[in-house]
Amino acid sequence: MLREELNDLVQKRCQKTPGEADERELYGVLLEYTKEKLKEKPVIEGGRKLYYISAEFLIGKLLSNNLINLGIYDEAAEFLKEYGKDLAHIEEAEPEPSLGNGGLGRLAACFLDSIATLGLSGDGIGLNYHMGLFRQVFEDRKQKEVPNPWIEQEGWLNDTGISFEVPFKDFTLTSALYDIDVAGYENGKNKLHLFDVKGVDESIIEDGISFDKKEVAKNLTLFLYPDDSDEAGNLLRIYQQYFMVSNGAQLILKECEQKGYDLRKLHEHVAVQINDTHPSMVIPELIRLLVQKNIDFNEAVEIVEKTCAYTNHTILAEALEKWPVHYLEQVAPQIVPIIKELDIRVKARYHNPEVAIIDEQNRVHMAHMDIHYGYSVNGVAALHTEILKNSELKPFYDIYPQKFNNKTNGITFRRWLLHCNHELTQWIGRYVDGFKKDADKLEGLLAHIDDEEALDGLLAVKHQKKEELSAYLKETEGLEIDSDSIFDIQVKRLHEYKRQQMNALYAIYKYLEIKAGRKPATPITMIFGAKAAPAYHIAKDIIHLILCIQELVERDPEVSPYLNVVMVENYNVTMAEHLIPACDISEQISLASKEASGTGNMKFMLNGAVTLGTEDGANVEIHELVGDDNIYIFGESSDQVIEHYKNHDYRAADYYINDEQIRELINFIISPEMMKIGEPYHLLRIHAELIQKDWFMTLLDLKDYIAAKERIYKDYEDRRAWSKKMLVNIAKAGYFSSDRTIAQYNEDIWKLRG
Ligand code: 26Q
Repeated sequence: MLREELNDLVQKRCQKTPGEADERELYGVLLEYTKEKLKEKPVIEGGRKLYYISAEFLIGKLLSNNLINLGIYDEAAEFLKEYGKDLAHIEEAEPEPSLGNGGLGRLAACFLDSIATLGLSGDGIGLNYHMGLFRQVFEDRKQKEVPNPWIEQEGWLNDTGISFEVPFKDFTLTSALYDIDVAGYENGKNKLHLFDVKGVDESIIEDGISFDKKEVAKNLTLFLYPDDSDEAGNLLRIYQQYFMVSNGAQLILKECEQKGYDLRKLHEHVAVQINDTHPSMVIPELIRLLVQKNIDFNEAVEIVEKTCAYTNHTILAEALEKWPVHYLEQVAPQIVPIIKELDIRVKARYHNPEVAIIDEQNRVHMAHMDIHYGYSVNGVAALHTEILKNSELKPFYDIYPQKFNNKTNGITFRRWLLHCNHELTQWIGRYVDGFKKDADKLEGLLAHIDDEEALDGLLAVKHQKKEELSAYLKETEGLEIDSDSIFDIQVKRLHEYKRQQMNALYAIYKYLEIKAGRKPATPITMIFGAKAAPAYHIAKDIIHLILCIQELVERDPEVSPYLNVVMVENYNVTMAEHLIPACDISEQISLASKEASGTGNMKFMLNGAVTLGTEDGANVEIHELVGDDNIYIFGESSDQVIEHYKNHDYRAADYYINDEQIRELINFIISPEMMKIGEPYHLLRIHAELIQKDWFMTLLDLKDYIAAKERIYKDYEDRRAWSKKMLVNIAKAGYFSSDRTIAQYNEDIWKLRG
C-alpha cells in the first residue's frame, strides 16, 4: 500500500521516479502523504476535553514523529532506501518552527504527544508566530538575532477558515485559526490550534528582529516574546496574551455550543490548563464571555473556578508576571473591572496583602489570580512543589492546601528515544519487550548489568552516535570534534541561574592545567548550546566568554589535542536531537532551588549519559532512582541556598579575595590572551559581575564543581564500570516518560474520562 501510494505521489508531483527526485522534492511528497494519513485518523472524543493553553509550543520538526506515531516510519524509510535515499537527509529540508524559548515550550509539545497517545481528548491553544523566537548567529564571537521564518507554502498548518473578533481598547482584530494535527502513537488525533492575526505584515521588520512595536495590527504574531526592555515591548506582550486567550476562550465556548452543551456546566465538559502565567487572562476573559451569554456574574465565577488549573514553572521573581493595571486598561479595558472585582472578593476574605491580586502599587499578580480562581496549582518536580508550598507560595498553601499538587515533568520517548536514537532503541529491543508503549519496562535492562556483550553493545551505540554528531557538526557548522574524546554537554537557555559561566570557568581551569603539563587521560570535548534573551546583557557576555575560550583553545597547539570547547550556533530541537544521543556527561548545574525541574536532564539520561549536577529540580528524583553510584552530585543544597538568600550572607567578593585558585580563574577572563581575542568591554563586565554581584552564586560551588568534574572524568576511564552507569540510567528513565506525567495530570486534575 505505502509503496504504491508513495510511488504514485512522486510521479504525480515530480514526474520522476523516487530515485531521480531530490531531497526537497521527496520531503514534499512525504509531507503531502503524511498529512493525508493524518486527515484519515479519527479525532479523539469522549469525556471531558482538555485545552492546554500555552504561549509556547516548541514542537520541532514533525515529519519523522508523525511517521513514527502513524506506525509507518520503518516502511517509509525502507522504501526510500531502496532508491538510495536516506529519510534522515530528507527531513533536513523541513524548517523547524521556533515557537518556544526552552523547557516550558518543549514540555507543552511532549504533553500534546502523550495526551493523544493515551487516547485522551485534549487540544493545544497558542499563537502562530511567523518568525518564531529568533535564529541565533555568531558574529565577532557575539550573539546576533535574526528572524526565523518557518512557514512555507506547503507545511503542517491547516487553514481552518475559523476566525474570531478580538476587541482591544481602540480597535478590534480579526483572527485566523490554523491547526496542526497531533497524532497519538498508534492512536487517534487531537489538534494544536495556532491563532494568527489576519493583517500580520512581515515587511515591517527592520534590521535584525526590530520592528515598530506600536503597529499592533501588523506585528502581533510576528515574534515570540518581543524584547520586553521597554514599555512598548511589555504592552505588546499583553496584546499577544489577550489575543491568545480571547481566541482560545471563544473557541472553547463555540465547540461546547456546537456539541449542545449547557455552558452553565462548562466544567463538566472542559478543563483549561494554564501553562505558567502567560495565559492567565483566560480567567477574566471566560467570565466576561459567559456573562455576555447571560450567565450571572457570580455563577460565571463559580464555573470558571471549576474549569481552570494552573502550572507554575519557575520561582524566579522576574518571571512571575505582574502587570500594572494601567497597562491592562490600555490593552483590554473590558477585563479590568472583572479583575478588580475578583480582587475585591479576595481582599474581603483574606487580609494578608501577600495574597492580593492587585497590590499596593496597582499591579496585577497573574499567578495570584490563577491560584484563587483555579482549582489546581501544580509544580513541575517534587523539590519545586515543596519550595512552592513551604516558601514561595506559602501563604496560598496555608489557605488552599487541597489545591496544591506535584506533577514531575516528563518527555515523550517517541521523539527523545525512538526518533533521535534508532540504534539505542534497537539495542534496548534486544533485551526488553513492550517498552515503546510502557516505559517502565526499561527496568528489565537491569537484568543485563553483568552481560558483557550487552554492555559492549551499549558502548558501541554511544560511539556511533558520537561519530554521527561529529559528522553533523562538521557539515552544518564547520566544527571539528573528535569522536574518541569525552563529550561533555551543556545545552539549555542561557541564564545566570543555570550557570554556564561556572562551566566556562572550568574550561579555563582545564586549559591552565594542560598548559602546566597536566593532561587528561582522554581528550575532552566541552559542548555548549544556548540562546540568550536579546536584552539580557550578562547572558550575552557569557556567550562571548565561551566563544573567546573556544578560540583560545583552538589556537593553542599545546592544548587543542586534549581539550576542545565548542558552542553550537542556534541551539534548537533539531540540534538537541543530534547532541543528546552522543552525550557522555550531562551538565545540570543550576544553583540549587532555582531550576524548577529541567527536562534536558531526562533526555540525556534516557540516552545513556551520566548526570553531573546539583541537587535541584528533577535531578533530585534522578538521583533517587539511579543511586549515588550512577550520578555525580555536588554543591550546596537548596535549603542552604535559600538560607543564604534569607540571610544575605553570600558575598562573591569574599571567595575572590580569599581563594587563590578562584581568583586566578576569574582573572583569566581579563588576561591579555583573552582580551586579545575578545572585546574588553564585555570581558570586563562579566569579570566585574562575577566578583561584585554573582546573583546565582557561581563561586559558592565552583571548587566542589571542579572536584566533581575531575572525579567523573577519572571514572569515565573505566569503560566497563561506565557502561554499567549508562545502563542503569537508561533502565531508570522510564519514570520520566511524559505518558506517566500525563496519566497523573489526568488522574488528579483533568479527569477527562469518567
Ligand atoms: C515572563 C514575563 C516576562 C518575560 C518573560 C517571561 C517568561 C518567558 C518564558 C517567563 C518564563 C518563560 C519560560 C520558562 C521556562 O521555560 N521554564 C522551564 O520550564 C520547564 C518545564 O516545566 C522546567 O523544566 C524548567 O526548569 C523551567 O526553567
